[in-house]
Amino acid sequence: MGKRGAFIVIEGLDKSGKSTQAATLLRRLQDSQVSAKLIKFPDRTTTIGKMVDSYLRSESELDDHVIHLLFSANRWELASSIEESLKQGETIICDRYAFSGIAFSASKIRPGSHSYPLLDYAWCRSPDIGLPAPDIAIMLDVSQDVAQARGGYGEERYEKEDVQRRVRDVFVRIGEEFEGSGGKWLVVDADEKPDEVQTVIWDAVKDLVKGIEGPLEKLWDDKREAKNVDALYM
Ligand code: Z5A
Ligand code: MG
Repeated sequence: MGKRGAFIVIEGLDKSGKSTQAATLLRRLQDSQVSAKLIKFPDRTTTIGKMVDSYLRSESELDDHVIHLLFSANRWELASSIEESLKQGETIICDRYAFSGIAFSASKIRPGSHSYPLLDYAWCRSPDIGLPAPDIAIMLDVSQDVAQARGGYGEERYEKEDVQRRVRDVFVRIGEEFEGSGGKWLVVDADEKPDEVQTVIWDAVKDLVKGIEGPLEKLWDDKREAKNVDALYM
């Protein structure tokens, strides 16, 4: 069997340059004759994605649990096609993924409180368990003042300073856990010029995009837990 494609996730705070870097990486891969495609979450084109889009533009209101599950459902809509493309040897660059899902929802706080979480962290993680796991997650870390000076900041619901600060804290926790479970999590200083950021990203992915021999892992799939459950049924 041939090698499978690499699954590369680009994550980060708002206006950290994710879409810019993802598009540049795609061009570079295509120029190097690597079969690759770019996907993005939320995918605002699907039926679920349209509900998410309307919420983000503050054109509709949804319960916080509901919008969290819709973001996750939006990823599950594409999960099997992601697996299929990777199997066919195509590399996928993914602009935001489940890590954004947890970071934005788990950073919400109860009305009237300064820090008490509205949604439990483990609850936020659970609907994404079992999605295709990335071979690398690249976290673009931008400082507040730099992000605010960039085009388009503040147009959508979560683009506020206090929200972004809490989101960053949750991203740090997610990264530590992802690394702890054997995942690759690379934090990149996204205050730098686009070319400099791209150089760091390229260095991190250039071997992966030659193709991967190993199986595609599942996100937060606890194999020890699975073994214990199997043992119960033996
Ligand atoms: N969300 C969620 O809650 N749950 C989920 O499960 C998911 C998402 C998946 C919309 O996401 C919101 O959904 C988001 C998280 C939440 N919250 N908010 N707010 P989105 O991905 O659709 O958001 P976006 O509109 O694409 O914005 P963005 O992703 O935050 O921006 P970006 O992609 O990181 O940045 P960019 O578009 O590449 O660049 C922004 C500007 O900066 C642009 O003018 C660039 O030319 C400029 N730029 C980029 N890089 C640089 C550098 N290095 N130097 C100078 N200027 C630069
Ligand atoms: Mg973007």
